[in-house]
Order: sequence, then structure tokens, then C-alpha cells
Amino acid sequence: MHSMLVTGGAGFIGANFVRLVNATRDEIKVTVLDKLTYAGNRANLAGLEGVEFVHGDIADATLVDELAQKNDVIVHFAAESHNDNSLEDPSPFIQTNLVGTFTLLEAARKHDVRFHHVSTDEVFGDLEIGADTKFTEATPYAPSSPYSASKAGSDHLVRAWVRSFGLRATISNCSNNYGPYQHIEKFIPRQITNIVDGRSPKLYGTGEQVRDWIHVDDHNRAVLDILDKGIIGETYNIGADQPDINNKQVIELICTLMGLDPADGYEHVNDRPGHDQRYAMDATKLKRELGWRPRFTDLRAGLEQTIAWYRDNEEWWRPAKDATEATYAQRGQ
Ligand code: NAD
Ligand code: TDX
Repeated sequence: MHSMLVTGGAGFIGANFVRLVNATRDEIKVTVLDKLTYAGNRANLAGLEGVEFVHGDIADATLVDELAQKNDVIVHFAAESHNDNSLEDPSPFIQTNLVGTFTLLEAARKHDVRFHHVSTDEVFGDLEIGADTKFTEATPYAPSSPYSASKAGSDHLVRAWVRSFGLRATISNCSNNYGPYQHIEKFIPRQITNIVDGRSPKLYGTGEQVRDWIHVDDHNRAVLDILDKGIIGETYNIGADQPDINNKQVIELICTLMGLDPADGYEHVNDRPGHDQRYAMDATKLKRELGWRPRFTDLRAGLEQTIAWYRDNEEWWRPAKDATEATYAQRGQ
């Protein structure tokens, strides 16, 4: 790997990935392609030397073709990523996650570029709360929301391009990420910034839903391992193998860590329609075949670090806060 195109590199996970590559892999020249939607932010890449930034759309075939020609690997993070937004308006999800991925695949095929597709545990649907089950790479796809259906469709496109055209591609499906630079529309940073602001944290419904939280750096180290050692055509599940923790427990932990009494620290708001109940990833294949291990194995310690980052970087999230909360308020959330 010498020249790497990172799509969505100005978003949460993509920017953390570019920072990781920049800090650890001198031999790789990174170019970021990002449309700078509401979720993308140039500031996420501030202070990085030697990273080229291209402002553009992954569905722009001419631009993508030009960039594919100049790079030997594409790492594809760009997506519309928020379930709640996909319930309001699915259209950008279809355009970016499906048409955008298709456009990249065509360019990668034409120029024989190694391709890694970043996907989600949500393609598998959900699991029963309290059960001892996990998603494996063999679990059938059963997405619930327009977001997860669009990601599932993009995974299918990647597999078809491998089988039909011999594209050198891999896929990873990861569980819920947390860490620095995550947009404040998402669960954990929304609650942290609400508390900093003196607003009450907002729990959807009863909060019994379970997510399989992983620190963004553990996700990104796994992506690098797959690029280095992964087998072409294979899919790898990524998850930190944490004990089940539900949203109510997470919000109460955040309240406690930020000095609020969890007993009256938050409010219940409208539930998400079609809300997935439980996600849990089995990452045995990634561990056994590629030797990956998560480093953040204690959610409490990871949350403390994340809370400190949002407290220290108020100027980063402040401009988006009022508009984000106004959108939620319209939905009774
Ligand atoms: P994000 O919403 O924070 O960032 C997405 C980035 O993509 C933004 O910078 C945005 O400007 C860019 N983008 C959107 N549409 C684009 C387009 N048409 N052309 C070019 N750039 C475009 O998302 P994230 O949370 O960083 O997620 C990154 C990837 O990881 C997504 O593919 C998502 O499905 C996947 N994923 C996320 C999680 C999670 O917990 N956040 C978990 C598993 C997988
Ligand atoms: O204010 C909130 N209150 C609340 O209770 C928000 C924003 C969310 N929730 C709940 C809904 C979910 O059960 O918290 C849980 C997490 O919600 P999100 O942060 O919106 O994440 P989720 O829908 O689980 O999807 C995330 O993980 C998988 C990412 O956004 C996806 O991009 C990724 O594919």
C-alpha cells in the first residue's frame, strides 16, 4: 500500500482512520474524498501533514475514476450513517450508500484497485434481548431500517463485484463505535453534550435495547489488519466482545461519570420506529485469522476518555448543537 484513497475521511470513523494511518504508516500517502455533508467536517483532519483533501461526491463517476487511477487502495467509509435520518428521508441513503458505492466499485474494477468496504452489524437485523446469540459472518442478512437496508445492499454489490469481475475486495461489519469526533446526533455524544449544556439526556422508549460498543480506534486497527493480512473476497466481523449493556445503563453511566444523579438525570422520549433490539458481534474470525485484539476493553474507561474529549473540544461541536436538538425536538425526541 503506497497511495490510499479514503472516502468519508472527514467523518467520524474515517477521520480517526486517517489520523491512525498518518501516525503509524509513513509509507502511505493518503487522499481523502469527502462531500462534506452535515456530518463531514474539515476540522476533523486539522493538524495533519501530507494528507490531500478532495471535496467531492463518491457518486461523481468522472472524479472517482480520476482518483482511482492515482491510488492503489480505496478504503470506503463514506455513507449516510444515521438511522433516525433515514426514517425521515431515505433518499440520500439510497444515493450515497448504493449509487455511491456502485460508482466506486466500477472505478476500482476498471483500474484494478484493492478495495475495502466498511459496513455495519445492522445488516444482520437484530437479536433477542437476553439471548446468548451473536452475529457471525454467516448470519443471514435481515436489515430493518432504510439505513441498514442501504448498507446491506452495498455489501451485496461488493460481493458481486468480487465474484463476477474478480475485484480484489474485503468487507468488514462493525458494531456501534464511540470516541472523539463523533457527530453529536449519535447517542453517546448527544448525551455528553446535553449534560455539558445543562439539557437533559434523552433516552428512546424504555432504553432496554442493547448495543455492542467498540472504541473507534479498535475498529480502525482492525481495518488496517484486514488491509494488511485479510483474504480477498472475505468478510470480517468486528466487535469488542463486551458484556451486554443496554441504553438505559449507558445513559446512567454517563450521568454518573459527569456528576449527575442517574435517578433523575435524564428523560424518556419517543422511541425510534422499528427500533432494533439487540446487536452482538462474534469477532472470532478476525481474532483467530488476523490476530486482532481490542485495546479498549473497559467501556467505563473509554467513556471517561470520550467525555474528556467533548469537554475539551466544545468549539468543535458547539456550532451543530442547537440545530441538532431542534431536529430531534420536532420528532418528540
Ligand atoms: P459519519 O456520518 O460520521 O461520516 C460520514 C462521512 O461521509 C462524512 O464526512 C460525510 O461528509 C461523508 N459523505 C457522505 N456522503 C458522501 C458522498 N456522497 N460522497 C463523499 N462523502 C460523503 O459516519 P461514520 O459514523 O464515521 O461511519 C463511517 C462508515 O462506517 C459508514 O459507512 C458507516 O455505515 C460505517 N459504520 C459506522 C458505525 C458507527 O457506529 N458509527 C458502525 C459500523 C459501521
Ligand atoms: O438520543 C438518543 N437516545 C437514544 O436512546 C439517540 C440518538 C439514540 N438512542 C438509542 C437508539 C439506539 O438504540 O441509542 C442507541 C444508539 O443509537 P445511535 O447512536 O443512533 O446508533 P445506532 O442506531 O445503533 O447505529 C450506529 O451503529 C451502527 C451508527 O449510527 C450506525 O452508523 C452504525 O452502522
